[in-house]
Amino acid sequence: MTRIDINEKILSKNDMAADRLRKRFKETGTAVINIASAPGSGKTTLLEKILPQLKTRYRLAVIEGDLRTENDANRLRALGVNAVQIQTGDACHLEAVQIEKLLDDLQTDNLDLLIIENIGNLVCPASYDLGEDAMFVMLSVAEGDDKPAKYPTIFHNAGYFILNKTDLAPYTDFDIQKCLNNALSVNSKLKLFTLSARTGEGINKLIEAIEGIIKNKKEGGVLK
Ligand SMILES: Nc1nc2c(ncn2[C@@H]2O[C@H](COP(=O)(O)OP(=O)(O)O)[C@@H](O)[C@H]2O)c(=O)[nH]1
Ligand SMILES: [Mg+2]
Repeated sequence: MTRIDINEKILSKNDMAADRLRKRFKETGTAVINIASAPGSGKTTLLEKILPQLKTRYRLAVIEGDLRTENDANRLRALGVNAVQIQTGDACHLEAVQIEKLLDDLQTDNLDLLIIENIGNLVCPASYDLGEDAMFVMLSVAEGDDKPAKYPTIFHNAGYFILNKTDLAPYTDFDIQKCLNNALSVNSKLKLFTLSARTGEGINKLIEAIEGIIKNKKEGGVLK
């Protein structure tokens, strides 16, 4: 058996679990967002900024993925957000079966929104469907404006591109327009958000988009 055969088998097992998740989330009208970025781009900081507002209007929970520690789940719990941590040991992505195991604890059947913060990297999360309605890929302006061209798979698979830490742009040589163009040349359908999770600049547009995803799910529409 070749190595590619093995990888295909692993992926199809994940795809089957992702299909079960999608069916269940469709029945319950739960919108699911999967967020991926390199470590430190600001995924948890963004959640800390937007969830206090969203949780006043929607029933929501977060699944946090990291190799080790409960740090990110604890950061969100400190804000009164229902959050659970998955520690993968050394695995570089979350898998659909790991999400399935948490559905009852999180009572996802009663949720409007489930957010999954994936393991920090731009490679593995691209290949593991978690039954999400929307995949968000994030970069920060400290990471280089050529990353969409270097990591095209995740930009191709995502529906939303968040460029974070715009407050730091004056101190870097990052060319925001070049980066956005790079991303669009990989995936012309990407919805673009430039924001600062630190200052809050630009976050309202993202909150509106998330509310649109929730509304769409309630109405039975298909995103991605
Ligand atoms: N200046 C600035 N720092 C940020 C911003 N967003 C996150 N950070 C910082 O970046 C670091 C990593 O953030 P974190 O949310 O833990 O990243 P994650 O690994 O993607 O979840 C922390 O020190 C944050 O305070 C931002 O918009 N501007
Ligand atoms: Mg984090």
